[in-house]
Amino acid sequence: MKLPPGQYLTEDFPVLTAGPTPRVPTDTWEFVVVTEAGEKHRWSWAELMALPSEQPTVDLHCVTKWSKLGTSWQGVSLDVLLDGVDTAADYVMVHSYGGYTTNLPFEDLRNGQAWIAYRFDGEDLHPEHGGPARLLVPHLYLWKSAKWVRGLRLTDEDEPGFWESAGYHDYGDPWREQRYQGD
Ligand SMILES: Nc1nc2c(c(=O)[nH]1)N[C@H]1C(S)=C(S)[C@@H](COP(=O)(O)O)O[C@H]1N2
Ligand SMILES: [Mo]
Repeated sequence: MKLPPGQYLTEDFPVLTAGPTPRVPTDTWEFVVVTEAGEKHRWSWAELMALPSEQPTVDLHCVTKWSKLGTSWQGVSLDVLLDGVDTAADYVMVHSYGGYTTNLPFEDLRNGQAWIAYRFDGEDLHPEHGGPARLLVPHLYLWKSAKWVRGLRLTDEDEPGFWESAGYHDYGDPWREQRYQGD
C-alpha cells in the first residue's frame, strides 16, 4: 500500500503557496547553511550545478490530502551539501526566498532522505513549484519541502516554522497521519 491514511490519489500537480510566487534569478541565487556556531557555507547556482546530482523517484503527500505517486526529480542530495559542514545540531530551520520557513530534525535531511531539487519530470523546476530550486523531503508531508529554498539554519533547539506555528504538526509523518498538533 503506497497511500498513507486519509489521502487520495491525484494525477495533477496542484500548486499550494501561501502568498505570491517569488522570481529568483539563478545569477543571484545562493544557498547558505549556517551552523549553530555561526559558521556559514555558501553555494552559488554554478556551484550547485557542479555537484553530483541524483534522480530520485518519490511519492508526494500533501496535508490537504492529495498524494501523487512516482514523481521524478533531479537534485543534489543534502548528504553531499552537508558533507563538509561541522555540526552537532539536532534541528534545522529551512528558509525560503519570500520568507517561508519550516522546521525539521537534522537527521531527516541525512541518509538519502532529502535533496535540493531543480528539475521535475525532465524539465527545469517551474517557479510555481519552487524553481529554481526547492527542498524535497518526501517522507514528510509536503509543507516541509520548502519551495524557493534559500538556506538552512542548524540549531540545538527545535523552533516552529510557518505552518508549524499555525497549528500544523511539528514533525508531519504522513504514515502516522501527523497533520495537526496533538495528532
Ligand atoms: N516557500 C514555500 N514553500 C512551500 C509552500 C509555501 O507556501 N512557500 N507551501 C508548502 C505546502 S503547504 C505544500 S503542500 C507544498 C506544495 O508544493 P507544490 O505547490 O509544488 O505542489 O509546498 C510547500 N512548500
Ligand atoms: Mo500543503
